[in-house]
Amino acid sequence: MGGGEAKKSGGNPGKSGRGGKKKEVKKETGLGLTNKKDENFGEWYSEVVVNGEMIEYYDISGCYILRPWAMTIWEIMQKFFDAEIKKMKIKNCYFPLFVSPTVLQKEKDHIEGFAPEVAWVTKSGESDLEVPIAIRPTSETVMYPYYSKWIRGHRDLPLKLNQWCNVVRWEFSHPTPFIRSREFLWQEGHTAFATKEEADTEVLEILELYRRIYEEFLAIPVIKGKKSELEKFAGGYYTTSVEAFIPNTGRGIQGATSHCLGQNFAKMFEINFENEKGEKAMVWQNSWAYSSRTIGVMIMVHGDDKGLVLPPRVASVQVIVVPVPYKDADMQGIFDACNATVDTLCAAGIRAEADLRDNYSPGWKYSHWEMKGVPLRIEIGPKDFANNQVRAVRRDNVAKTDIPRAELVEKVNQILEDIQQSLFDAAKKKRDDCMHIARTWEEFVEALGQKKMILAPWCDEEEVEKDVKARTKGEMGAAKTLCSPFEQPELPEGTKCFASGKPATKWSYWGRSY
Ligand code: 87F
Repeated sequence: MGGGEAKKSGGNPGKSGRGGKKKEVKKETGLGLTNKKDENFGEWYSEVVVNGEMIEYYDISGCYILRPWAMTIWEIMQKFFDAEIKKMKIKNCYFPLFVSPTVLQKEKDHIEGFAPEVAWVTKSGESDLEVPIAIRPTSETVMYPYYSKWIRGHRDLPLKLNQWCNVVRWEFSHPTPFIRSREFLWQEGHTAFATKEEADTEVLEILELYRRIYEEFLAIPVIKGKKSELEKFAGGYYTTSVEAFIPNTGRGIQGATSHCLGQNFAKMFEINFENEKGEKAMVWQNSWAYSSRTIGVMIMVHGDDKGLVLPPRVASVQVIVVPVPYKDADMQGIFDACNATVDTLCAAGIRAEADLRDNYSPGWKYSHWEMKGVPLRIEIGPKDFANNQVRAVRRDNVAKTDIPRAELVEKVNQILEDIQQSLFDAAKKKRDDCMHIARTWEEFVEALGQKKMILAPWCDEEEVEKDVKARTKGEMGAAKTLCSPFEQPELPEGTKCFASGKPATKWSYWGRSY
């Protein structure tokens, strides 16, 4: 949907609770969301990102406001990734947002296909700029002229830089918050080595970090693999990726990419060095990126009909503490217990907050924090207070546990870890249920119709992939290769390609994709 059709979140997260405000919540149906994930996925997603306070729509189509609830998730992943790449001796830097047309053109072979997506600044005030200036869609052309300048001898290598920044790609297909937006956040790593071996090794080290972001932080299973010639980054030598899957839409989604650029850019930008033997040589380069799309994948995979479901490791609030007042209860005592609970949890490194607002009922607060996906809710009512315990309620499965105050930290840590694991297990089971092995064209078409992600033996010929695209073109979009997994099942001698009947050389994942 366009930014012009900004969504109103409505002020009301849902059902009323005991002893709270009565009237104003009545007009809601009892659920905070009007769309269901399994019935109307697209509308459900838009509603979840807005009502969960991740996104506010903006008046420019394809641009979105990232609210603190989303930005914190970005920062948690950033903290992890940034520390890991620093261990690899990769350094951060920052190059300008603007690209001069001459430099952008230098790369014209691979830029050609991307050209329509490049946004240009043509004016300052009322006057036309002498030369229009492009806004970076990615920074190869911005950075590599300086790599050429900075790299002289083998002692200047490896050169390993990363930048955290925004990029702009003026997409024309349907924009979706996080998943496909005209401006997005990412990190882009650009490295140069003396040898291919060093470059090859780094490609996989970075890919493993991307796997960890998805699997260990976002609780989303991904497949590591290599892109086909048709789907790889055209300017590169080979492209590896982590691929996720959205069961509701039956679409694969590229989670992050790690490219070996070979010496293609070194040729174009004359990035040469004198090697140990005193000969002139060209560098081997890599580039790699993950973006704010990661957050969209997380929302799509884990969210439910009550709203967001945040994995504990990325949730900005892991535990929300809600007092449950009853008439004649010792409210001050309960409030104090709430604050003490938050203090104890925070002191143990758990991200906890209390919602002590007196103008909302407990029921309203439950729905509100459910909508925002907080992994664990702690309720403290008169009975809990009297028994020196708290009641914990999980967001993912509504399971309730009474926890003695003395065991608070230990139990809460256990539950959060269990939620993290359960979310991953549930997501993996759901994804695995959508996987199908197809050995013939008929099996392939049938599985595609059932919104599956298909593993098929393939001859690895570009023409055949183009042919599959053409033959599956339709309203829902064509099928293409997602990746050829590094973990290859056995491919017995004589296995035929599902599409061409020629000898298969590898197993490859296929499907519709984002
Ligand atoms: C859009 C407009 C202009 C993608 C574009 O994946 C250029 C491009 O080069 C473009 N969209 N790409 C490919 C980006 C490749 C590469 N860049 C560094 C990465 C990782 C980070």
